[in-house]
Amino acid sequence: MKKILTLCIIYEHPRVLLGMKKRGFGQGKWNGFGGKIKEGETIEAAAKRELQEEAGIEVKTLAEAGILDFEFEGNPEILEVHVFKGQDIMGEPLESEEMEPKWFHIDEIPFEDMWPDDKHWLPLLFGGKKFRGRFLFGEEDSILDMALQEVKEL
Ligand code: 8WW
Repeated sequence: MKKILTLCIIYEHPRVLLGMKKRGFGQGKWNGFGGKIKEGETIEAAAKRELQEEAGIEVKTLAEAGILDFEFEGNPEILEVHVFKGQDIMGEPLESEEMEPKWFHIDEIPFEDMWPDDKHWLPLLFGGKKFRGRFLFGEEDSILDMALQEVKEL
């Protein structure tokens, strides 16, 4: 069982836009903006829609940076997360019911309050690399197993 999701990191060197997830899955963690794909929607269109809904912004530049499979021990569902890097935003990030947006300096990313996989792949995204990965999580979102590689094409 696979579920496709989007995740968009806005990176305008040297600043990175993250949002504090206020409710639901991943509540209390800083993350990019994203969510589910709707019927008839492309993955990229879904990524743009979620940026608008969760942060009130549009992007001029959006590129797929990676694909990550997340599995949780004891749960047969695999989350296939399509990670995008966005830049040249239009509008001011606004708080939504889902997210409280905040800019971070690239050297001050709050990895301790993020999903533990992010410290592994975010540097690849910042470096303009493309990547594929798989992470298996156990109790309290600990990483039990992982594989991550840089790829030429997704
Ligand atoms: N950065 N899960 C994707 C999502 C999931 C469910 C609903 C959006 C993770 C990051 N994000 C997520 S979930 C984001 C909407 C992660 C496990 N590691 N790292």
